[in-house]
Amino acid sequence: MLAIVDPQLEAFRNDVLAGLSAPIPAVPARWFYDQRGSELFDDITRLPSYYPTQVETRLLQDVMPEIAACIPEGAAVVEFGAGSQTKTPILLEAVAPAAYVPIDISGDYLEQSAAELRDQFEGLKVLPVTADFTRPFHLPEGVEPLPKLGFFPGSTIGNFVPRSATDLLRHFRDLLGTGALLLIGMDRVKSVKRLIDAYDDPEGVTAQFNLNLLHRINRELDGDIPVDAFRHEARWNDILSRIEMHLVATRDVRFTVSGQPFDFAAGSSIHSENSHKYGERGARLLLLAGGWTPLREWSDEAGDFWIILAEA
Ligand code: AVJ
Repeated sequence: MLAIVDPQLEAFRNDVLAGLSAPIPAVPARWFYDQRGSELFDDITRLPSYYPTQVETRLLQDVMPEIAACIPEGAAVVEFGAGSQTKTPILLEAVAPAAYVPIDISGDYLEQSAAELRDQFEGLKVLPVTADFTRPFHLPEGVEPLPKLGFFPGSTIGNFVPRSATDLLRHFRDLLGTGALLLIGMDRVKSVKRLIDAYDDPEGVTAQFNLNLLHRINRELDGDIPVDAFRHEARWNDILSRIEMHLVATRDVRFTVSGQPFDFAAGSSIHSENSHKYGERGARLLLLAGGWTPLREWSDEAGDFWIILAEA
């Protein structure tokens, strides 16, 4: 019998089995986003204490005329991620690009949001690409000769440790080419209290989001993790300038995933996410190291979030 191999599922399995066996157990943050995880993240963006989505959306709206003035006519907007229902239309409305190319690993979600945008923007060429944007892929035919604007909102870059973040930015540069522009959202350093409140909300939604990773492992990788033996924790790592999310064992636990046994002592943790926060110099240096020269920077009045336009 030939088993049907789902490459996504095998990648998830590899990451989980390797991650849980590592000296500092960790699972990459990208695996949060199954159906349930995506719904929970959507709920997070509406929490009063989770400022990034509200602040970035407002900021984009406010400075969009200035941004649009920097974008050449007839450009192709290439979004890394499927696009948000609110932020993407703000950009498309103002820039009126010749083509919009969203890139996302989840084909279903991508096609659905592409259909909505085609309805909303008559005549816009929407050319979705189902791909992992951290890996090499090709732009759709006809996009190559157009001036290009990369769009990477949401401070998703913050999920990557600096070494991977610079690799990713260089990969974007290779894909879009010399002279391309990149519009990127980056979350700024702020008081530890506000940061912790954003990642450990009183409503407990972020806790559910974090714990859903364990449910997903149980569901998809034939695991028997006692989820009630883990609790959500958000920590500020000052020297690395990032919020870390952990799943901390509240008692000694033993479980299996895909037949492989694991032991976690009470108090030990699974590191499930990094969310880096940037100072002024750090934001600029990261872009420069990734091959992008900052041209313009916009921030909200409170100084919570940045939108930076950079050039390859
Ligand atoms: C989608 C990666 C930007 O890091 O703030 C929200 C994910 N994690 N709450 C972030 C997240 C916990 C979010 N990003």
